[in-house]
Amino acid sequence: MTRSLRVGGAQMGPIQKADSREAVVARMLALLERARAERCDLVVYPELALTTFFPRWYAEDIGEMDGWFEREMPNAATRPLFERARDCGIGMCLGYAELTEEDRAIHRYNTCILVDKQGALVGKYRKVHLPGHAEHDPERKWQHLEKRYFEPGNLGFPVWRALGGNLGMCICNDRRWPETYRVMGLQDVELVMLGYNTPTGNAQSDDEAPALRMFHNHMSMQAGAYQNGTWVVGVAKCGDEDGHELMAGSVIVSPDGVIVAEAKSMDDELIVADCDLDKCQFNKKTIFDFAAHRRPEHYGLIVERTGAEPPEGGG
Ligand code: CDT
Repeated sequence: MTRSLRVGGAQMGPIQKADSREAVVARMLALLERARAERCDLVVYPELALTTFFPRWYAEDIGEMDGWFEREMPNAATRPLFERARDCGIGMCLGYAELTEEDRAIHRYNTCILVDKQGALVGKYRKVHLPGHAEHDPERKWQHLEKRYFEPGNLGFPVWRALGGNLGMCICNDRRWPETYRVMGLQDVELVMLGYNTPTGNAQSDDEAPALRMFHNHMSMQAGAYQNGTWVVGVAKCGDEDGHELMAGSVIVSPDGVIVAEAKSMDDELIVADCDLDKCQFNKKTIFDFAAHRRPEHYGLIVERTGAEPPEGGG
């Protein structure tokens, strides 16, 4: 018997600054109903699915941005989504900005959670690779202040045994880093879920065309899937948010690195694929049989060094 998960990637169109959580949750519920009609086992929503991509806005006082954060999950606004997903027997992965008090200090993270078909929390991931900058940068065409509003995640890249498979999560910029997938690959991950908010243009260069940026988006996920023998589900929040355009291009990628489902619009849209988790085995047991072929004695620099340093010597 094959182990197959029918997965829905719930791409979301733009969320404006003025949109309420309730209005956004109504859209997420509509996507959930499409997933129910498609008999999905699991729905993946984007990064920061409940709000506009607020790190594009600068605030001198970080606390002024706390209205974009959730203090508990589920909460009053999101409970209808959690209850409906549980009633439909559909698991969920969704991203949000998390504000938490730990060790008597306030912490803010870019977070996503995995909920099982019974509505129980399986696990939480906090974004590790925070892109952008911490101070206002007048050189950029627009700001990307994730380093100002979030701390780097402190939970690593766990993989959970849930919904009949080995499931992991990461968030947006994490998808560009091979380390992200490999740490999960070493835990035998079979499905990586991720959401993204990626500007269509580059704030620091006019030379990076939207098509090239879309190529980088897909290439990163396809390489991560192939090199680790895992499914990857990448889901965008996209379209024009208060004059700032985010790319679409949500995909479901097979363990061969092949895109098997792809969004066509820049709006709310469900993409669906049957993800046969046993399909991961061929790569994992042959070309990427880690136990047989990896040579960690030569990989020390990856954990010892952060930035690149050229070799010593002249010439
Ligand atoms: N949300 C997010 O991580 N976006 C980044 C764009 C960074 S541009 C400074 C991404 O990697 O898609």
